[in-house]
Amino acid sequence: MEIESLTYQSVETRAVLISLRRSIISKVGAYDQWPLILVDLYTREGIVGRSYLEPYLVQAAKYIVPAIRDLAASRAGSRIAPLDDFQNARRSTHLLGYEGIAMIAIAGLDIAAWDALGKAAGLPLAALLGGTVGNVQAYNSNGLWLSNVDGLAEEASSLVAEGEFNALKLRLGREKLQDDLDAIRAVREAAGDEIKLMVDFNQGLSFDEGLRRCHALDDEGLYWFEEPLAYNNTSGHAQLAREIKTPIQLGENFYGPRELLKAVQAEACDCVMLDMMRIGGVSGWLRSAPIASAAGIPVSTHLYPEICAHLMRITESAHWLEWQDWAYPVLKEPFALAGGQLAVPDRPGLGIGWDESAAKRFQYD
Ligand code: SMN
Ligand code: MG
Repeated sequence: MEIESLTYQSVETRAVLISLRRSIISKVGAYDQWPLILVDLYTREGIVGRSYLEPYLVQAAKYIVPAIRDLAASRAGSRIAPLDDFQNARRSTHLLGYEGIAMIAIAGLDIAAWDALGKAAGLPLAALLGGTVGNVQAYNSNGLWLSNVDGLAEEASSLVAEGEFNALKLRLGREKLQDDLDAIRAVREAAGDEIKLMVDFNQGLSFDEGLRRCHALDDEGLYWFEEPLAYNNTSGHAQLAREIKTPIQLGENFYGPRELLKAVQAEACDCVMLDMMRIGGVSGWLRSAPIASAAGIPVSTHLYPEICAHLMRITESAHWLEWQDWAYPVLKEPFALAGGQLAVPDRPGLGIGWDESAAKRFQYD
């Protein structure tokens, strides 16, 4: 069944709360449960496009969901053309601001619209965009939070075993430098010296501390230093990028292509990682990733592994997929993971569907 064009009809959203197997303890918050907003976009032609958002805060659904509904209502009856829709939505939100909830709502609908187009064409999103399905190299980001150092070794071993990973992400920025060093050592001892260790400070350091801590850890062979400083401290990150050998990683807080361009122009980082909800969904990715690639900057992903995996297959300077299984409890068919690689399935669209009974059980709004 191939359909030439699709028409927006309506949208259904459900906020669900997932219990995490390992609690998140980070400088941006501590969470035992992880909220998702499931988006079902109904088209007049009968195809349903799906996406999900990860709003971090349970109560954020209260603000994001009405924005998604308003946007969908304003498009009812019009043809689905995600790149045009992205441009028009950006124009319609410039008085409210391009960032925050406006962009998040745009992204939620955009991803579902692309999923619907893939289904209409009978093609996986990666193929619809001119690429192929296949594997994407990933690091395991399910754990190694700012928890007690004593438990990190065992956790690191189990994280490696979850998908034969050769790369893990560790959160740093403990009170004392020695605690960070102990954490690194514990993980290396358990996971082996060959393990690639990405480390994330989650914006936890002041500029002075960041400078000191990054210099002190610069010879530890770490794979990247992620967000040592507040995400919008562009000049501070640029100074770190100049002084520090370890690559500086930024991007999960870039809202849209221009924020990425500004960071690239300021030479604020050596590599970037794009967040589906903040960069503006699939259309936002298509407008942003080429800026980094043309500048020779490697592109990684933030959250949303099932969606990002398709985009990594068509990204010129694709680097690392961040793997988390946090959406798995509501997914009908989880993606296959082996040899540290996530497999993009040969199914139309994104290849995601909901486990309806789980979605019902976890729904809170
Ligand atoms: C992160 C993600 C989700 C919650 C807290 C922290 C982190 C990451 O910044 O990069 O995974
Ligand atoms: Mg991060």
